[in-house]
Amino acid sequence: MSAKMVTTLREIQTIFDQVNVGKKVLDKISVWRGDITKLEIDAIVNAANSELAGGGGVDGAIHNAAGRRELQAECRKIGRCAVGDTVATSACKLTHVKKILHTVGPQVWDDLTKSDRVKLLNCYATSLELAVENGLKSIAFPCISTGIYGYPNDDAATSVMNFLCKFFLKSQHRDKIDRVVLCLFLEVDNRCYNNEIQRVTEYF
Ligand code: AR6
Repeated sequence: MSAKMVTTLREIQTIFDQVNVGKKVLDKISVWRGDITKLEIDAIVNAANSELAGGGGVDGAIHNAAGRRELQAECRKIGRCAVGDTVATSACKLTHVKKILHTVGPQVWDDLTKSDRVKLLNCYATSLELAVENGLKSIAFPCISTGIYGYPNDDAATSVMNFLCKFFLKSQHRDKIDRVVLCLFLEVDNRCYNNEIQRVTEYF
């Protein structure tokens, strides 16, 4: 047998560790198709605007379900939210949710840049940080920025999946989050994220 054919016990252990850690990561990430306001979960993330003024898309759906007047009153007290940042309100009439986390994604009108991607991932990072700070263990994200704000669906799915794997592998807070649900509304995102789940499963 040539030297190249030999696999050391250390290499076997590394592969074994990677598979086990990988399985644990994938156990914490779910995709779910439907209306985010219908999920019973600790926190739902809203794809808001910087003025926290309410709007269309998932923002509109969340404001309608939570109670427009009540939620807007809380948002007005907070004021503004910068792109990539996240603020928390109560869930108002959504009694099956503990908090609504409002984040603001980047608007992509021209070619996608690295800075757009950083801003998008900051939305996920700051939402998870805020969830940890508030003791919220399960959190559902819509496909931030990929609707009215024009972020390409496939790039968002790949970037978000890579980010979440890294979070559950390396973040000091990884044990404080039990579950991340990626809430998919459109067929295009369903396709992109299922490809991503397959890619990550094959990697591990
Ligand atoms: N549940 C889950 N996902 C939904 C729902 C729902 N009920 N409704 C729509 N989506 P968008 P953005 C999906 O446009 O691109 C607002 O006016 C939608 O199909 O809601 O970040 C804000 O005020 C898409 O996949 O958010 C801002 O001005 C994803 O949610 C602006 O839109 C995000 O699409 C933010 O734009």
